[in-house]
Amino acid sequence: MSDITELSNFINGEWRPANCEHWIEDYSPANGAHIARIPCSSSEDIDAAVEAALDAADNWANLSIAERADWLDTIAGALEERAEEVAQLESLDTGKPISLARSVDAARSVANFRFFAEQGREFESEVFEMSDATNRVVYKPVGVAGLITPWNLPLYLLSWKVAPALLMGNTVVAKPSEMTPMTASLLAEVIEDVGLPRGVFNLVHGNGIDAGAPLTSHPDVNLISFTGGTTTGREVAKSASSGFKKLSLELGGKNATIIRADVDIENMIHGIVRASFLNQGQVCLCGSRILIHESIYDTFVEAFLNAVANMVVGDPADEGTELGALISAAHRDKVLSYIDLAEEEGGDILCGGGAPVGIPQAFENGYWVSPTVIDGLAPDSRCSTEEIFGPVVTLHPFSDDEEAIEIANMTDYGLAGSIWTADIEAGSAMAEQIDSGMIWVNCWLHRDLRVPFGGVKNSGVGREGGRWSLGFFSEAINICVKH
Ligand code: TXE
Repeated sequence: MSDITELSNFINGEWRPANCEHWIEDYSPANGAHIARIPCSSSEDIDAAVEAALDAADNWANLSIAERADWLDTIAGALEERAEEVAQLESLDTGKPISLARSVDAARSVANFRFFAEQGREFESEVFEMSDATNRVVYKPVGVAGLITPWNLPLYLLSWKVAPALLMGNTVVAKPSEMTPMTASLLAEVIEDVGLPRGVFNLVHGNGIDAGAPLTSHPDVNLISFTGGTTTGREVAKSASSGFKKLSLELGGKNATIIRADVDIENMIHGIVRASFLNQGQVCLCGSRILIHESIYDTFVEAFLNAVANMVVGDPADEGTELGALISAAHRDKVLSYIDLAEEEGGDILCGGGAPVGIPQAFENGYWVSPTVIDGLAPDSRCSTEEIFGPVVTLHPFSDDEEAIEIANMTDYGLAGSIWTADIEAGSAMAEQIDSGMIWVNCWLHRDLRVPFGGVKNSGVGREGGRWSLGFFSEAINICVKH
């Protein structure tokens, strides 16, 4: 028992036990070990956190944006000092490789605070002149921001919301995923250490029903930013809509990776494998459907399977590991059930399909699925159109650009996609035909934090990123003065 970390809520600058007697247990995905427990918080805890956030709101809103930007930089500096701890905790809690946790999760969490601090310093509101009047746009805080985040990129996504929310003068109640609570608590420690005013940032641990839902429906919460599954997003939208809260939903994806006939396979294959399997395929942007021009189908598939076979799957703590474990036993079972379904739907499993062969005994109780490549499925089959969110990709031939676009758009999702081609002009033209919020050409997840991020169709509502985040986390008020 002594190795199990017990986490508390952080409300009004204090670590508080929850108003409930239940705990939620947290397991290490790599070996199934019990590593932590969090309070199963209730609506009373959410009420307390919202009250603290409301009490802190006026003083925080009265600071200038430059002063709040300084706070973000202070948080970034303190978080950076604990970057290795962030990486270790994130790898332990999610099962992801330590190299990924260092280079992506820990680094980006710090970068998010720095980036929004910079955005705050550069921020200029608009002035619109008329012949007889001047319009001046003033950006006011929205109020209390409810931030709900998932388990795949825990601190990366939480900091992506906390930083702009605070910058624009809102106070925050954060509810991280109950499956990955560790680094959210670390962020609260950092925030306590740097002395951010009490109540400006509050953290409530717990599950979606008992803690998430009371946050989304709370009458004093004015804004909800949610990242998670599409089904949950629908519930969040319903709950938030009756109070006319500002709402941003970043939901699932079923993204196409389009390989045109002129692609330079040798040079691009590494990027295409990365797009397929980063974070065990548990990134909403991953390319889980690979559409390949029929003239290079066999050559590409051979190169792809060779590259996948060379991926190092195993101990997440090992520096050389490229693929770790899935988040939970339930999620692994969901992914495996899709592989079974693929066989029922007539697919051929070209590699993978179950736990990796030869996984060391220490990891036998973990939640593992080896990288899986499936051929022969119809592009409109369930496995080819529903989000699996694991290390599973399906392969589909196409005969021309029109057919590739038609297949790419054959899902209810519309988050991202990538096109791989030597013809930049054709690739860029094709990108405009795909119903998705983000398309990369000859790269994937090449992020500029200034650009809009978000999806169309069932992949979400709204945009965050750069000035889109600043707009979402504020209320634009126009003041028109007659000359
Ligand atoms: O996410 P949930 P789950 C997809 C992926 C995955 C599926 C389900 O396909 O298999 O979603 O994953 C909180 N009111 N993505 O079940 O439930 C919950 O506590 C308010 C894509 O793990 O959406 C957690 O903090 N909050 C995705 C957060 O919502 C509620 C990343 C996300 O959990 C709630 C993760 C409720 N009623 C999964 N119910 C992406 N877009 O990257 C749950 N929550």
